[in-house]
Amino acid sequence: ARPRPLVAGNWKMNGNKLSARVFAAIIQGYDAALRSKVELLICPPATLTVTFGVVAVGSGVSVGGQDCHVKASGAHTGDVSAPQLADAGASYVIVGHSERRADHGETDAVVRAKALAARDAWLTPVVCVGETRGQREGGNALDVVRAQLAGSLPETANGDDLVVAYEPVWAIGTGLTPTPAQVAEVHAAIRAALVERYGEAGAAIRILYGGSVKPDNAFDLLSVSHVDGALVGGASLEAADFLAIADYY
Ligand code: G2H
Repeated sequence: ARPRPLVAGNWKMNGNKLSARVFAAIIQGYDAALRSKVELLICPPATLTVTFGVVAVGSGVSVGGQDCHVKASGAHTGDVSAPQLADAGASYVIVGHSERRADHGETDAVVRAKALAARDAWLTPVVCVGETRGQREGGNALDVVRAQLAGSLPETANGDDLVVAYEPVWAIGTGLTPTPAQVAEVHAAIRAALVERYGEAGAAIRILYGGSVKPDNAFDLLSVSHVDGALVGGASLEAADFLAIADYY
C-alpha cells in the first residue's frame, strides 16, 4: 500500500501574523474528503510556529519547523531547538534543506545529527537531498543523492518517523522542474536505498518531491511512482495555490 501522501509547505523567510491568519482562514474550509486522502503541513518561520498552530487549530493542518539545532538547549545564540519547536506545537521539522546546506555549510553529518535531535523531541524530520545543476549535467545525480542519503539519514526508521524530500537544487525557486522520467529515476533510487537500509519500513517512508511545484505542474510531478507528496516553497504562500496542489489527491 502507498503511504498516505503529505503535501508540505515551506514558507522559508516569508510571512507574518496576518498572512498566517489569512492562510488559516482559507485552509479551515478545505474539503473533508481531501483531508482524508492527504496530510497537509505548513513549515512557517519559527516566529510563527505558535501563531500558525493557534489560527489553524481544527483545520487538520500540521505545523513544522524549517530547521533545528543539534542540541536541545544551551548557548547557541539565534538558534532554535527541536524540543522548543515541539513545545510551540510543531510535529515535523525540515532538516538539510539545500538553502541550509549552502548558506550555513551544513554537512551530511550535521543533517543526520539534526534528524536525530528532531526524533529525540518526537518530531518527524523531513530530510532533504538533491543534486546541483553541475552534478546533474555531469551525470552524477544518483550518486550524489545516494551519498547524501547514506550520510544524512538516521540509522533506524520505522516508517512514519522519517520523511525524505528530493529537491534538485537547480529546480528550487527557478521555475525549472525535472521531467517526470528524471523524477521517477531518482525517487526509485531513493526507495531502493530506503528499503536496503530499513527493510520493510523503507517502503512506508514518504518521499516528497520539491522544487518549483505549482498547481499547473502538480499533476505531472505527483503522479510519478514513489512520489508520496510534495515540498512546496513559493506556491505554499497562497492557500489557494497550496490547496490546488494538494487537490491532485
Ligand atoms: C524548494 C521548494 C520548497 P520552491 O526549496 O522547499 O521551494 O517550491 O519555491 O522551489
